[in-house]
Amino acid sequence: MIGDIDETLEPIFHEVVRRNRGETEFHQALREVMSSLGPALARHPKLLERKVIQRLCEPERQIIFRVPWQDDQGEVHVNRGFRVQFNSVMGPYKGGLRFHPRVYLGVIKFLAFEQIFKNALTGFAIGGGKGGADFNPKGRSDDEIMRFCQSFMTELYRHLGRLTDVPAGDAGVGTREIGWLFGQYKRLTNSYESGVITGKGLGWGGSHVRTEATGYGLVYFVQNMLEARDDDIHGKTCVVSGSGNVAIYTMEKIHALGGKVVACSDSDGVVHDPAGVDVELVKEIKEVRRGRIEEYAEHRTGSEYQADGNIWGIRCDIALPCATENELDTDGAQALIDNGCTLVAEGANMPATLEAINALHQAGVLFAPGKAANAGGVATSALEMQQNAARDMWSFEHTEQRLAAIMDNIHRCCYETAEEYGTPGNYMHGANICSFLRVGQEMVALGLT
Ligand code: NDP
Ligand code: 2IT
Repeated sequence: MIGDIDETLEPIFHEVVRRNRGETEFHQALREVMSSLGPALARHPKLLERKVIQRLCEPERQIIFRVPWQDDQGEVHVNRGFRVQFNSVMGPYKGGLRFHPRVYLGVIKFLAFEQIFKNALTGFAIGGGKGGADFNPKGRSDDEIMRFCQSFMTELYRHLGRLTDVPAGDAGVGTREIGWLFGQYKRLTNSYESGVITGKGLGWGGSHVRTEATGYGLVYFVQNMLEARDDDIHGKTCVVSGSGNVAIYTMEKIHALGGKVVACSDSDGVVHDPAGVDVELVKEIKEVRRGRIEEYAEHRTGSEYQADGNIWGIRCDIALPCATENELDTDGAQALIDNGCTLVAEGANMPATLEAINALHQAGVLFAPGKAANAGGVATSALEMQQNAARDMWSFEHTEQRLAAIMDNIHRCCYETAEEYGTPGNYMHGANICSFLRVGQEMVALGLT
């Protein structure tokens, strides 16, 4: 069963849980990876001997810091900042920053842990890290968010470097925040070190396609899954949860390939638009006005908004969770199965619970894990780092072609590894084994660190 851990690994898992109490999201991510690794370790016993798993589960460094800032009324606030530098065997730590009130060490650790394997799948020389703060940007003015970013970077900058640790955005952190973070970094270091952060604006060292990359990459991955079965997206009905960066560009690419997205959401509710979601309207509401998805139904006849609605209850062929962790549980999975959904691919990080993944597998629904399916974002960050190092800027078309080729390679690696290890069609096993072997073998090659 998905989530069951081989008996050689069971004591290691329990020891990691014991040493990291209360970090439930981290435990979940760990269980998901470990449950795939039994067959890989049987073929590569040296990785067990060299205690690669135990070393992989312990971050190289964890930084926790105070972030004081003042609101527009002059009142002082104190938040907590994090950067978990999990593993640098493949290259400098790389991974986003999340600003959200639910952030705590367990969330940042699960994200950083996932990032190690995701980054290895991209084929680029980037290690795994993640950071963020328990700051809630909702309802805050631009000035307040800028002051927060400046205070956050005033501590973080000393831990960064283009060859050391390269952050980017994640939930709650987009190009606007990256600008304020980079501006403060530049001021503190007196150096225009573009390669120290990715997701920058096009006028100041950013890459074409980075904004679109996670969503576009997800749809390329889905297209690959379908092509491997002589099928394609054209004519398929999809639901996409969330309405942030990943969700918006997922919807845009599905429409470009002839599919139809009939629903999206935010943390307050769900919009159902049977005629097909108007992505430009979602962009206007969420990117320009920074409003709520509820406003969509006011502007679009034939659509319906449901506060606290259940997006997984809407009939679809393909479901793409693109909002947040554990948003798709067993009930959601069962509703999708009952309605004839045949493919689920994770745009968000760990949006499906292990129980939901299990239910999908048992029902024969194709499932793609986030570390493979949403790797297009960080892969395009690596392309941004390449352009920064060469002081170059590629065209949109060229960058998008590179992204598509990277997603093809990731798909092939997951697909072929799943077959090689006796679980054909199981992309979760394929992704975990393929990335673990890359990272594990480097850890042995670089000695005991
Ligand atoms: P954004 O902050 O741009 O958007 C997040 C969206 O999800 C918002 O619409 C938010 O709504 C919604 N949301 C949050 N919680 C819920 C919920 N419980 N139910 C329904 N909707 C919810 O973040 P991103 O799009 O960048 O990130 C989304 C996910 O994708 C995260 O898991 C992130 O880690 C992952 N990811 C992001 C990458 C990137 O490059 N940005 C790369 C790879 C993965 P609201 O406005 O109400 O909060
Ligand atoms: O989860 C992720 O892969 C990201 N938030 C993107 C990280 C990056 O460095 O571009």
